[in-house]
Amino acid sequence: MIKGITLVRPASSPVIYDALVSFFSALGFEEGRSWEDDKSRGRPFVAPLGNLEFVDGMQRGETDTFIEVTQLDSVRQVVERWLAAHLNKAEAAKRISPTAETQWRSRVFSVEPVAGVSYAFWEWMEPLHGKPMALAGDLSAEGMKFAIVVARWNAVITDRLLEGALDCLYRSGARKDEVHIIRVPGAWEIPSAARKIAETKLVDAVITLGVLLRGETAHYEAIYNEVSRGIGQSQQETGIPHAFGVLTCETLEQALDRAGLKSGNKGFEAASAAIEMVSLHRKLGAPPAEKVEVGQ
Ligand code: DLZ
Repeated sequence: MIKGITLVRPASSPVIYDALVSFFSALGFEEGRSWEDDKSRGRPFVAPLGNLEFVDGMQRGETDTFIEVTQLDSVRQVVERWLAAHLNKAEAAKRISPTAETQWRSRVFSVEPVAGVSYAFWEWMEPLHGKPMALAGDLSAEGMKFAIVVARWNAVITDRLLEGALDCLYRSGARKDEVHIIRVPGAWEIPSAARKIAETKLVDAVITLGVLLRGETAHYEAIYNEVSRGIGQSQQETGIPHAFGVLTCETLEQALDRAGLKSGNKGFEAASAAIEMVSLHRKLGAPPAEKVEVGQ
């Protein structure tokens, strides 16, 4: 059974290796397992889909690496920022081509992060190839402001949820100074803090993180109902998306599993939902958060 294809790209020097690793890391590729031995080292970058394609009729010198993306303009911004940080202005401008339409109903631009090594980034102009288009939020957090309201109760778990949420936000392009963490004693206090911050309209979304353990919480159902109702109500009445990352578990072990040990990290998932909802609100025409900094 064929499982995958690895296209090995030898770097012609350690400096070029480091530049390419930095470039692909900046683009948000999932990093595979790096390796190193006495003579060489490698850093895989993994994409959800890949194929080996033979083409007849390509021009010599054309790039042989085509990276399909879903938000070409956002990718271009990331690429331009990376070039600006690593090259002078004139050189950076020379290394990136204009975005152009192709005859195969796509848009493409190419870039040389290091001289002579070029990559093409492209997206379908009709991603669904004629099927009805659904409106959906994107997963880029650039230019978005977030508040994370996190309960200290069961901190061993909520700290992991917080780590997961931050990991998602930063990897999706959020700036550290635009993510504000608000700690509250327990899940009970989450709705009130979430509402207070949402009412200021200084953030684009609120991410709520907590853990309620059935076995150890008297009146568990009542508390849970009130917490979820309060978060939902705050979302509806303020118009600011609230991601629900309050775990309800039977045991501590189950909660640990959901906080990154076995079945994903619900903090990461909540942050991802928040990003998507902010993007969707923007597409639907909701007013952006005011451009005022939230106090630390
Ligand atoms: C009191 C309490 C209990 C028993 N269990 C939990 C829990 O499992 N998870 C949680 O986040 N908080 C718990 N709390 C604390 C309440 O949420 C609240 O902070 C206190 O009752 C003070 O208002």
